[in-house]
Amino acid sequence: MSSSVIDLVATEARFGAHNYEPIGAVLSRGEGVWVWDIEGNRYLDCLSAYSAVSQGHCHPKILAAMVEQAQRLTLTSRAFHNDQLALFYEEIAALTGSHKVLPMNSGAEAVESAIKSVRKWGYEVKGVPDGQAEIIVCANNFHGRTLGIVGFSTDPETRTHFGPFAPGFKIIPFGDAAALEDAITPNTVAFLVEPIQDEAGVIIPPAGYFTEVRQLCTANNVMLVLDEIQTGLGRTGKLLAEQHEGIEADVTLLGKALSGGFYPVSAVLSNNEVLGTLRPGQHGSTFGGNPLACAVARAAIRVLVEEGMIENAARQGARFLEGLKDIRANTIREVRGRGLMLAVELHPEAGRARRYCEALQGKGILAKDTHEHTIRIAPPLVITSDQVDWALERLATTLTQDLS
Ligand code: IF1
Repeated sequence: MSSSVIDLVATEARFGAHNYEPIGAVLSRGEGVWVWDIEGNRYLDCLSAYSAVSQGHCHPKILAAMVEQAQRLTLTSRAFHNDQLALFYEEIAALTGSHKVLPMNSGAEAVESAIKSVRKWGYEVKGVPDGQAEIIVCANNFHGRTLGIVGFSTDPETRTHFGPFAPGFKIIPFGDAAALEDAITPNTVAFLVEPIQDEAGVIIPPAGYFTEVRQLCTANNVMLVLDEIQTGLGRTGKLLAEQHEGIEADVTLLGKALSGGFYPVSAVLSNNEVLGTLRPGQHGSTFGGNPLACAVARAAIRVLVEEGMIENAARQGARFLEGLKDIRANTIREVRGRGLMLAVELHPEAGRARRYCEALQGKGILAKDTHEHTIRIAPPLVITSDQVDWALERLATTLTQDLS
């Protein structure tokens, strides 16, 4: 490594909290599916900043929208109207078929805002006794890192020594509709779940699961809250992952690619009066719904749709999944995926997935491991067939090595 890489990494280690263990490259430039490190090495980005850069790095049209707005007006607070918020509401509601929108910043803020909103709906509309609202979540969930959210995480790494935690959450197995039915009580206000559990290793539920979930939530007046912060906006080959199941959530959470990686933008979308329960002064955020965020998000969803990225994700995702399944390697236990949300799970005896990610970096691919033995693969949705094939060649040579 060059001295400037060593210096930068050492300075990060010296001043920064060590809450991450990044893989080697020090990146300095990105364009489309490619990123370059400060030594000029080029990599195909197979993480897309955890699906926040779905539109490709530094998309020129999103950049132009950001620069134009940033030169005019960036932040007013919601104490005053601005000329971008209503347009963002209209466009995201039309795209997703939603009636109400609550604009926030990070994904975790959208999740927390949804929890507050469904509890308030439970008390003021459903008639749940005050303070007794229950929300059902799944084991191996990932919904963010705030105290409220890690309180219902089942991952010791995410929650140990951060307590005490808020009550009111029940945990059931993912993919088990009978467990959901058993967990519902008259005080249940919502079922909060990811359509596909990405951090858990791209866990796809059994066919028909969400059809049963939808029926159970409807029958018991329980709000179905789908966390589409990773799976949404084309990642799985459809605008929203719920569309694979032919269902519609009551509340949908978006983030990450909602800004194409330019700015923290998230949103809570509701198809019913859940968001209607919020009155002035009962919820808010300094940056939520600011004109710069709205201008960026409007451009991000526009290019996603107009440049056919969602359809491309379906096409290239199928190609990628088939190519991964064709790799004959004793290291591979299972290959999973939907659209461009893919994962290669290794046999435990193959060694840690991080070793293979480090080897992939040496071949020009940046990928991230999750839970020891799984390599997640999530390139920007603009990837071409040639680039998929280029990546598959390198994945095949790497995965047929024994790095245990
Ligand atoms: C990290 C992974 C982790 C999310 C879903 C809400 C949020 C996320 C489904 C919160 C965020 C990020 C957080 C980041 C790494 C990444 C992640 F799942 F994508 F792989 F951690 F598990 N719902 N996921 O995936 O959104 O507040 O971050 O904007 O914390 O290391 P956020």
